Amino acid sequence: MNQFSQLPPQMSTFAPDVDWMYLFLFWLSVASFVAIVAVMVYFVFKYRRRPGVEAVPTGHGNTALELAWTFLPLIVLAFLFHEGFRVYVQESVPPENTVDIHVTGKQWSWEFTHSNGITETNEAKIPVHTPVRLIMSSSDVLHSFFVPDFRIKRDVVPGMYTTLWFEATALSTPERPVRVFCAEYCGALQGSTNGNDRNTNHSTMMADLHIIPQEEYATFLREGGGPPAECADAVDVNVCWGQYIYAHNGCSACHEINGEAGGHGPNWMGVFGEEIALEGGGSVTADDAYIKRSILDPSADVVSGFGNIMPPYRLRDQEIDAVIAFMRSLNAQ
Ligand code: HEC
Ligand SMILES: [Cu+2]
Repeated sequence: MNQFSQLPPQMSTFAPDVDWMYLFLFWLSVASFVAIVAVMVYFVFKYRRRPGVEAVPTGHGNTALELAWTFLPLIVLAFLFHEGFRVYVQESVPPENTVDIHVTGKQWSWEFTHSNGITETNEAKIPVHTPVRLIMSSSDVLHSFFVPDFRIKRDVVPGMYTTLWFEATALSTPERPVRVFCAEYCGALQGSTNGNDRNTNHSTMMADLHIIPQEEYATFLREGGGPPAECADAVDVNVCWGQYIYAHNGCSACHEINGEAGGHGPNWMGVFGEEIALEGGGSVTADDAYIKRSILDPSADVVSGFGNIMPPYRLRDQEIDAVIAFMRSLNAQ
């Protein structure tokens, strides 16, 4: 039925209800359209002008007909309102024992912070068959958290919290994660110089939700996340992990790694260990502490010639070590 109706897969407990209402409205509209047009065509033909036939005014209305076309739509509308309100209330009121995940929207990425303090950017692990509550805020402008597969959407607003809850009904595959979109136009970076526009505007503000078994999520909460699976066989796991972060956390939108000019931020090749000139005079040696500070608090030291446009990233120490290892490996090339 989904393929026929062109709706996305049903991945949450809300999806069947929402789809049912949508399809009911859709087919009711199709049926009404066909019926009205059919009667219209029939009348046009039946009451066409013919020689020798005088036009006769119709009588004074038909009580039965008028009652029918007043009350039938009223009943349908009342029913639809009732159903819509029921699902709306369901979506608005989370159950008691939810797994809570904090979400921060920012130009142009999504950050998910789990109850163990671990933050994931542009992707998040979600336990299946578990009510999950998202506590959402924005660190800059209005965004909107939209998950078509779950049939949920809510604005993400700076300076306040909005919440959203859902229960995923099936595991996702790595090839087909559950996609999050931003449904509130939230700007774009002017004058991209490096032709690399990934994550530099509203339309690329997406995240992948990975729906995993409950036990796997419990293990993650207990033990934390290590390097991604694809780095298991890498020569240097940390370098591989750093490159993964570079590609997946949005760094690649502003930082080049090939030594060529261009980009909204400094090229990473040849940075580690160098003397970096700072905006407003002075300089600093690019050691581990400097890199860490540049990631957690980018406005502390702004590199000369660049604007203060990098948002702070809440990477864990292990992840920052991986980024540093990756930056060092670039120098050796
Ligand atoms: C929106 C663009 C943008 C994004 C996205 C971005 N950065 Fe930056 N980054 C900059 C700019 C601009 C600077 C230079 C100004 C400053 O120091 O704040 C910079 C500076 C840095 C520096 C210091 C580099 C030097 O040459 O001294 C590091 C390290 C860094 N970024 C790491 C990261 C990491 C890691 C990520 C991804 C998790 C990231 N950045 C994402 C724009 C960005
Ligand atoms: Cu947005």
